[in-house]
Amino acid sequence: MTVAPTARHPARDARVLGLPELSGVGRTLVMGVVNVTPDSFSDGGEWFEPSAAVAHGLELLGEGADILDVGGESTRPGSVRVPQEQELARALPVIEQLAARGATVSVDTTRAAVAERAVAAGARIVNDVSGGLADPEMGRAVAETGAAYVAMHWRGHADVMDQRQTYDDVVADVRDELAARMAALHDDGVRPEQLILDPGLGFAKAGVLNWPLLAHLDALHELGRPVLVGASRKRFLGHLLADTAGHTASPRARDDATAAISALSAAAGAWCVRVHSVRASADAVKVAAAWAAAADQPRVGSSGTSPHSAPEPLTSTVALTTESWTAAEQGMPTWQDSGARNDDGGRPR
Ligand code: PMM
Repeated sequence: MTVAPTARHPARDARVLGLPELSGVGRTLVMGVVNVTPDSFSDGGEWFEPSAAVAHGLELLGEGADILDVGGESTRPGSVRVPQEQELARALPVIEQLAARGATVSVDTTRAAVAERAVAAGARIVNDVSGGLADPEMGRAVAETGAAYVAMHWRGHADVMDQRQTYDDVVADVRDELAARMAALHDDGVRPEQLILDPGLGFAKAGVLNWPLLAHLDALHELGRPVLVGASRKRFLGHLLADTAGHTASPRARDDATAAISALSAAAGAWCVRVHSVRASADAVKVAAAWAAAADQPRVGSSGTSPHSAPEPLTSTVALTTESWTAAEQGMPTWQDSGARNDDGGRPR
């Protein structure tokens, strides 16, 4: 059974153009990250093979991801840009194969041409960390494709963003800058129903600036569109979890904290959480939905109820199951088999 959309979270349950099956499902969605970038490796220099990326995407679907976010360019602080052709060569084959297997795919790109090619290859969401600022053609491209569009708060590419962290009030400033992006995108022909907003955690935001944004997601909800939260493994979590000697937690050691943020974001009405490790966040958003559903119901006792009955499970919004889509069954190498360890290399956000 799908939990009915509630008045509790109107922005979460708002219709998103092009994503009817992911609109109003009554819980927060989970987007699994599929970075097809060589600097995602701890040892560096090893290219991320498309087959390994596809296998990883299928694994994430099996763990409960509703959306797979495929990116061919790292946005890690300090990283340098890759040429467009290279970004296309990395991302397109992976998008094609995952979309062909029924996954809802988003493309993580700031380039209009990549967005267009990705949508033609089967992507249904354009996830632009620059909110249209990096490429003046992005608004037009998104308007023409009709794809859903994640507009993230952004102040500059990875090489400069750490120098652009001055805010009067980070919550109000991010909200106002996103509102300005919404207006500009509207002028380019993007329809409001295409939009999903994102506070851009870690992008031009040092550690402490991220917490008020999380604590005040309601300020972004004032803009009337669904909100995506991308906290997974970011630097501010490494600082939060630092040991007594002040050593920050490694990216992978931030996964439990990421799942905690998924639960809290879901309770605050986020539309989606973007995570590297899916299973715990998929559980977390279900817990939040069951919790909220119980809060909305009259209080009940045990008469007429099985002592073990739980709230009705939410229907997976993706017609894929662990059983049908494990990488092993597809005869593909798994993420672990490839020896790949994502997100441990370079400078983690
Ligand atoms: N963060 C990263 C990449 N893409 N997209 C959205 N919408 N929101 C984010 O916060 C976001 C993103 C950086 O994380 P990664 O390099 O670990 O993928």
